[in-house]
Amino acid sequence: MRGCSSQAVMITCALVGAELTRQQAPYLPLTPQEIAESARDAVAAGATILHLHVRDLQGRPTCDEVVFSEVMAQIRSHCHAILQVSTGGALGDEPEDRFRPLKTFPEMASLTMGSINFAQGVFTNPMPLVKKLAQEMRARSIKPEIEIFDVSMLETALYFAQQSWLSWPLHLNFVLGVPGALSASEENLNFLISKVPRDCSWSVTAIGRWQFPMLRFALMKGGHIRVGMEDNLYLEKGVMAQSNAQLVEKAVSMAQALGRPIAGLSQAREILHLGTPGYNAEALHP
Ligand code: KMH
Ligand code: ZN
Repeated sequence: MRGCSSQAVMITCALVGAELTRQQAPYLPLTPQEIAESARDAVAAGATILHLHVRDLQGRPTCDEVVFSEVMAQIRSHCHAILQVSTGGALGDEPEDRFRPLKTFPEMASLTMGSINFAQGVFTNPMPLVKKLAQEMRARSIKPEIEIFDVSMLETALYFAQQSWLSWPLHLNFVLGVPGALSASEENLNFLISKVPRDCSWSVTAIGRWQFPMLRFALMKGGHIRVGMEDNLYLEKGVMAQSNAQLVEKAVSMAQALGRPIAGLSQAREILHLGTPGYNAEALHP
């Protein structure tokens, strides 16, 4: 479903990410309990998908499946949502570590289709690694969210689908505004949308001050949206969000003002074809 401007919108919340510290983001949830409580509040505010990174006891990003499992169990004890683990990890993670979150059998996982400069660092995703991650997701019935930071990544995703390395239909997430990758503009997003195959779903993530203006545009175009402290800390200029839930609430108001109902969990699973043969079902995590 390429997107229609009255379709229910799925809201993803990216709760913590891998880059920010408490010094930069005083309200960032870090411990399993903080992440789970932040998840609960974000879901109560209207999020249906949770994009997950986790941190170790020192607050540093980790791919450790034990920590992921603990966070996911705590989240599930508080609320129901589609859990999407990150295989992007943090810049500089060892390739083999990026498979570790998949051992937790989540419903979804992120999959970035190529390498980019990422602010002052490099986000390294060579083709053989992406292919192996895709195969591992398929073997474990995990639905990938295809992360598109630049135009060539969309072309790579379509090539992967053609080769049957990715199952159809794809769920694409356009990540705009990372310094070094595709900038956040309506023109760029329009171009990307024009390339989305008819059956595929798509969402938008935009970094920093671009978050809400780009999400508004995505909502008008019939797309799904992602908010959260991984991407942006501010509700508006000079006003820092004190929780992920506040960012979700702002997204919900924006969607409702534009006539987009908020997708519930079963609607989101339908849009994403979760629970159909080949994908993990909710029943796995009653
Ligand atoms: N932390 C970034 C380097 C993902 O989660 O898949 C990559 C990232 C993408 O956050
Ligand atoms: Zn991420």
